Amino acid sequence: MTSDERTYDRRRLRQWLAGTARAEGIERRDLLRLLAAAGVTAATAGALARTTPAAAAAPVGPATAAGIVKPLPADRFTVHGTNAETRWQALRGTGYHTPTDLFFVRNHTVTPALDAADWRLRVWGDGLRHGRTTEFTLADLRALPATERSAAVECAGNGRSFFQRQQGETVSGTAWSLGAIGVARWRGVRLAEVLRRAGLTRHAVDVQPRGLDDPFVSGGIDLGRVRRPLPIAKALDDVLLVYEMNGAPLPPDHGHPVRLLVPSWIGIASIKWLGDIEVSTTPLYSPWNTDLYRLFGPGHPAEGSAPLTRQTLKSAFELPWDAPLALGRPHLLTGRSWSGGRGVRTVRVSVNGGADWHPATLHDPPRAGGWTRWSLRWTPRTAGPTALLARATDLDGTTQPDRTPYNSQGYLFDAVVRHPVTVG
Ligand SMILES: Nc1nc2c(c(=O)[nH]1)N[C@H]1C(S)=C(S)[C@@H](COP(=O)(O)O)O[C@H]1N2
Ligand SMILES: [Mo]
Repeated sequence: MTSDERTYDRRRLRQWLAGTARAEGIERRDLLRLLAAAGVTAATAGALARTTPAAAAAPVGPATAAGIVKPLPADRFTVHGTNAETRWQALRGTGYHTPTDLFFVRNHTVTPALDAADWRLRVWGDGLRHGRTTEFTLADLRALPATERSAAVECAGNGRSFFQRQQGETVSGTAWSLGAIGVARWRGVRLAEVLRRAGLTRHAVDVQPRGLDDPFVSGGIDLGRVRRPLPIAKALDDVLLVYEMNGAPLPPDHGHPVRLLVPSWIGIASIKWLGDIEVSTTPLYSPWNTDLYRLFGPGHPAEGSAPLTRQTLKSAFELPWDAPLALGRPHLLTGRSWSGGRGVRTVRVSVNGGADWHPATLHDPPRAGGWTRWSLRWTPRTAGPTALLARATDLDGTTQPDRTPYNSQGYLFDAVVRHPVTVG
């Protein structure tokens, strides 16, 4: 996180407390309570359970998840409540982009059934000329200049289960392994273009996209529809309103007919089933940038860190957990590493629990907002259990650490994961 974002967030918080920023749809008293509770109760996982929409992990999920439309075969997905993560072994040999039918799904509630023919995007707010409201149909958006790009969508909690498994720390939230990421080819229109046509003024500071899925109720509190403000600088930079994924219309589970794509940022920024975007001259708040998606815990202020933006650095092997590997046979270990920074520069792999390290062969150049595939040949000479580890370094010079500092909601895990296999 840059110091600019931190400064901006402090200003936003001060303005909000002074009553000059708005948290639309939330009672001021509720938000204060949420902010206070998040800071004060950060140490007790039980009290934080209210921020945990989905059930804990089951090692093998059923073939369906409540509210997800696409099939979720158990050899390709692990289901966690209303969410489903991709099994890494299913990605082996699939190419750079995650096939749409393998792409993870993270739903706060259920995938809504929306008809593209009567869908409208409403752009509104006092940051627009004369405070006017503009509506766009899907045909309107398709008529604007199109942009295509590859980008990852990755949940801020991807890797969360390793806080428990590797560090013995209890955190709240969906117990993802490493499969809450996918990289797709997205096509759509720049948000900057749409905001310009809606009459953006230079007084706008925040834009807040909001989904059309059901309001999210957590711990008995109705938090309203899923929404999270973006600073105008990011909104005008590389954000897209996308209507195609991997060359086909956006499917229901991934935001049909139109979602936001916020490259390099945590998944929650990429609001699905977009219904409206508020453009505001005062800073905006929602539960998704106040008590959720900040770091809480020792070393963080009571109101949490600044809202999370960029993703961290991670690596994964395209192998099942506890994979059996034949002794004395050559194996091609494959995997991927990715970063919210400028792309992955090197990956080193250990096949003996971290004692020795070997450079992996990289199959993609560093790609900001995407991942790099890699491989390493290995002929195991010793029978028994061992751990495979992969450690990436990105172009910013960041290297995956051995341990991720604790935060109570288990966001941004970036430590090297120990992947158990058995040679026999
Ligand atoms: N409207 C809406 N947008 C949403 C969500 C949601 O539940 N509702 N989940 C967010 C989260 S937390 C993530 S990680 C991504 C997941 O995108 P995917 O389901 O297409 O993989 O969508 C984000 N956008
Ligand atoms: Mo997420």
